[in-house]
Amino acid sequence: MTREEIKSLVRRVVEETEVIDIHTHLFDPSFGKLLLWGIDELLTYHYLIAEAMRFLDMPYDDFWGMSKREQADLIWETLFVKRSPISEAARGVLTTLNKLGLDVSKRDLNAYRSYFESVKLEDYIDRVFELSKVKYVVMTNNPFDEEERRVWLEGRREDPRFKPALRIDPILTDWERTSGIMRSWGYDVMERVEPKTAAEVRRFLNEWIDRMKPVYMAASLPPTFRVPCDEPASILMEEAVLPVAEERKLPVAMMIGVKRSTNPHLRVAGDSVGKASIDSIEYLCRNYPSVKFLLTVLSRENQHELVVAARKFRNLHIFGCWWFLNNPSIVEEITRERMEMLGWSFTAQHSDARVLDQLIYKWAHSKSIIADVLTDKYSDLAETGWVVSEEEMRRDVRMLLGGSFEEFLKMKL
Ligand code: FIX
Ligand code: ZN
Repeated sequence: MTREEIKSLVRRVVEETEVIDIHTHLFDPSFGKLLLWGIDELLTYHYLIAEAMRFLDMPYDDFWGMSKREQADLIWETLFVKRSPISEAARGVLTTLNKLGLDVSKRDLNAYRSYFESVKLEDYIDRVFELSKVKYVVMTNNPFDEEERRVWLEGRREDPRFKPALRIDPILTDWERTSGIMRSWGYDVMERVEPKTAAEVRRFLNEWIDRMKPVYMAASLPPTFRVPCDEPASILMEEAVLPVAEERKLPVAMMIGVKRSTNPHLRVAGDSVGKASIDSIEYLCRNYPSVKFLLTVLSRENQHELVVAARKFRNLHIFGCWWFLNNPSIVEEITRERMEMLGWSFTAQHSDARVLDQLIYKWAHSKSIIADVLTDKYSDLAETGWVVSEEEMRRDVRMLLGGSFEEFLKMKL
């Protein structure tokens, strides 16, 4: 095959391959208002709030005092009308509208609103999964969120396209406050983590694992996260989370490198990035060889080191280009780096979608970069005389888009 032939075959194969989206903030319809969708949600995505704020001279509180629709109007005006929507997140809104069949050239926000008002949610969910070719998404399920907790306690109607993940950030990153909440729920825990407290946290985790049947336990952690040390996060990780993970055979997903509330006025848009300790990840993989770790780090500077760590530990599976890394230039670099050192044993991307419709653009954009990288790699193989069949290409691409993740889950350690 010529390079051009390889390119068009790879594009077609990547586009047609079904995706498993292993980390999102989406909810199935039984969670009611927690499932976000539609144009006003797309426009008020926190990535776009941060970008619009750079051009606005209004006090932060005035922005937060506006209704969602007013905020969406303002962001539309600021990022799409007064300037060209060049950023990745702004372009994403347009890709989404375009793939839904709306005329982006009209720039008619009210027409887009009318479209979303006319669709039925159940039909729309089907449409989004169809357009994005996503087989299922993994949600982020926080038992400390009051609204969500209520749904779990009352019993949720299962939808196989939305799989649960038990999110445990409050335990690891804010033990002072969380211990108080758990005490009020009847767990005998103390602020200082001693054996009884660790046992109670294990009891809590086990109960929620029974209730949610999650795919994994997960936490986003700050760049300062270290194990082993005498901080509650480290002690609770080793004395509560990992023993439960081992016993229940449940992977632990860690997303490391988020500096929460660097600018508190920006609220949900105010988080930043810092470099993580890969030594701590290696410590965990080495000392807990029967626990499976799913890992992504937020800092670009950490990426190479993390890939090397994954070469050393088969209980470590790395995934996704998270948040500030989810930009074409960086996705390309990271995907090449991983492929060159890990072959197919990683998950190229997750969407982190907060709004259902974002599945459409996040996967379209990521798939286009993945196809470019693969075109180069298969062309390099072709130069040696190695011929890859279409069937083999489909097998390979499936690995990158969720197959490798499922194999990792099944692997006996
Ligand atoms: O912690 C996380 O799961 C992050 O992905 C979010 O907190 C973050 O706000 C986000 O949406 C990034 O894409
Ligand atoms: Zn996330």
